[in-house]
Amino acid sequence: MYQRYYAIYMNKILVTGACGQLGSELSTALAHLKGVDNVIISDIRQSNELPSGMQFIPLDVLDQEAIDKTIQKYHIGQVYHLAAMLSATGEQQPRNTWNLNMNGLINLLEVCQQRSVEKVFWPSSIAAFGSHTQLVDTPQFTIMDPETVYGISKLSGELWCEYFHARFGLDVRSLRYPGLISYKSPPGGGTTDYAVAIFHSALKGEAYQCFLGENTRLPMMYMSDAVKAAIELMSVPKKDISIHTSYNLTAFSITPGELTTAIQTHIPEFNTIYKPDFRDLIAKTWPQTIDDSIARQDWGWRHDYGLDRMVAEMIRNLALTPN
Ligand code: AKB
Repeated sequence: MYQRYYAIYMNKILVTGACGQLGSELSTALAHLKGVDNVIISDIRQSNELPSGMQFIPLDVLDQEAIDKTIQKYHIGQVYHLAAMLSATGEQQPRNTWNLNMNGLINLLEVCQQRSVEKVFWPSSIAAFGSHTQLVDTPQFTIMDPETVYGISKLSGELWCEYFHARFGLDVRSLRYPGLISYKSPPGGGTTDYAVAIFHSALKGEAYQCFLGENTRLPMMYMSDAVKAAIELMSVPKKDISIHTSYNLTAFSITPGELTTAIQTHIPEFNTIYKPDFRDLIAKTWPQTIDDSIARQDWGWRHDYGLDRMVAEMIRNLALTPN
């Protein structure tokens, strides 16, 4: 009985890292779904391209007291914890990346458990796998030996999520995202960022200098599918969730060469020049294709966008976006 009133009272959603690539679009989608007044967006600092109409609060996830105050003040019942540093930036600042990705997550899990937050969403990544993983059709359960600090933080984070679920019954849900492709907000510091940057060059009429090799294959997903997956996972009845680390998730897998060819069907004069750097070495330790059948069975995951549909959408939307 009291629990029911508590759930009605603690009904707002907090998004951390809301100014990032995933955060900005997920926040907008949540606001459409739950009402703009029910979504509190936060980040370490405010960006110019904030989703409009939502309440923004500056929040450093390394400050546990600030998280606690926020959760109590705004009656937060669900958290989407997205604040993190990505793989390529992580290799430039390993210690900061570990600190933010790991301590930020643990701070948040502890407060959510202590304040009886109903549900938490936290994104893991294909970076949690490593070079001894089966890299083609990567299964849900396999060897995981990540080589980047970002990947190590994702694998460790998955285990912390599972631990909080097993030990305290905290309802934490997670997806191992592939590279995310979007036109609204740029990604920041990832190995898969080429798949967004390439479109910006193509639309400017420039050749793209790619930091991955022509044949380096990685799993990818269009942003609207990534947002859909998070929201669907969070709405599934608890009993249907069988994976408490993080679900494998995918849409399509591509190489820079294949993406170039797909863009050339719209912009024939477009060209890519290959100058692989350290990010190509990172990419080669990540899965090429993923088996996400457990997500498909457990909660009916289906992606809407394949390569051709994604390319057409990216070009159409970027052409309409002022520089
Ligand atoms: C990155 O490239 O670091 C991210 C990821 C795959 O998690 N996009």
